[in-house]
Amino acid sequence: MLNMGAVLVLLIGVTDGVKTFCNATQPHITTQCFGSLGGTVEVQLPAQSSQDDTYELRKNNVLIAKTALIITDTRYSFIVSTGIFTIKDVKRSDNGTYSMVIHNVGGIEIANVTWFLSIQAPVSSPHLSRVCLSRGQQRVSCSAGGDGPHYSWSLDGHPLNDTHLLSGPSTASDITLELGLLTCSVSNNTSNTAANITLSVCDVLMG
Ligand SMILES: *[C@@H]1O[C@H](CO)[C@@H](O)[C@H](O)[C@H]1NC(C)=O
Ligand SMILES: *[C@@H]1O[C@H](CO)[C@@H](O)[C@H](O)[C@H]1NC(C)=O
Ligand SMILES: *[C@@H]1O[C@H](CO)[C@@H](O)[C@H](O)[C@H]1NC(C)=O
Ligand SMILES: *[C@@H]1O[C@H](CO)[C@@H](O)[C@H](O)[C@H]1NC(C)=O
Ligand SMILES: *[C@@H]1O[C@H](CO)[C@@H](O)[C@H](O)[C@H]1NC(C)=O
Ligand SMILES: *[C@@H]1O[C@H](CO)[C@@H](O)[C@H](O)[C@H]1NC(C)=O
Ligand SMILES: CC(=O)N[C@H]1CO[C@H](CO)[C@@H](O)[C@@H]1O
Repeated sequence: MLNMGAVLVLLIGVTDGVKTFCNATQPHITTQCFGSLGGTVEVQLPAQSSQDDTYELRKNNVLIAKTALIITDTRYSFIVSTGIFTIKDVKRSDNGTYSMVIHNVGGIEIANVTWFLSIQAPVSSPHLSRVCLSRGQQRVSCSAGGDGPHYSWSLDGHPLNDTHLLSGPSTASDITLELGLLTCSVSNNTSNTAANITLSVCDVLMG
């Protein structure tokens, strides 16, 4: 069973990229986590209950950390006291199935959690363009880079639904309509962005 973890987009920095957070503390399920290419992902794991607990962190069944000792990659960090596992400078190859098993001093397993990390390139600032059609109608196109962009529109601050549109649907990356301040919003599972265009009277000859 794959369960959606809480994905929070915390900030977009110039150097750090997008930071995402995932809560993978629930046992018996595989939590779905998202990382943003070039960004940072923080995964909440069960926190320490005793100084003597031992932790084994695996990626695709390969041991990557034992308690606070990181074995394979300097981009990883794990803080035992808070249970926060961090991957910096996220790469596409960071995708995969991770697991964390905790044993107490008696060798008894006290926690065992699993999460799947998917990586998405963040959406880039959208480019809006328009083409004038006949009868004052205009076709507006919105395009943004990034993985799996999801488009939505609003006109004069109100979400556009299909009833406003001369061609649609309102989730398409290009739509046909008349006047107003049009906003195109683009999102995927790690980021979101938007751009505006003011639709003034459009004449086929003006373009
Ligand atoms: C993670 O989820 C658990 C259980 O669903 C909850 O108790 C805990 O407060 C959450 N932690 C964070 C940091 O969101
Ligand atoms: C990770 O992503 C690559 C494509 O970027 C894909 O080929 C590979 O199967 C994925 N690995 C896992 C474990 O999902
Ligand atoms: C963790 O739990 C999974 C099933 O949820 C099991 O397949 C796996 O063997 C367990 N890992 C360890 C080290 O006990
Ligand atoms: C579309 O928006 C109009 C006005 O904003 C509203 O009256 C109508 O119910 C909406 N239609 C749908 C399908 O949401
Ligand atoms: C993004 O999340 C949705 C669920 O919110 C999921 O259906 C979709 O497959 C995810 N996209 C990618 C590229 O993982
Ligand atoms: C678009 O216009 C609205 C209303 O004027 C404004 O609140 C918003 O910040 C603008 N967004 C962008 C990306 O320029
Ligand atoms: C948070 C968010 O807006 N996620 C969207 C990312 O893009 C996919 C489509 O590729 C949408 O399904 C998600 O809702």
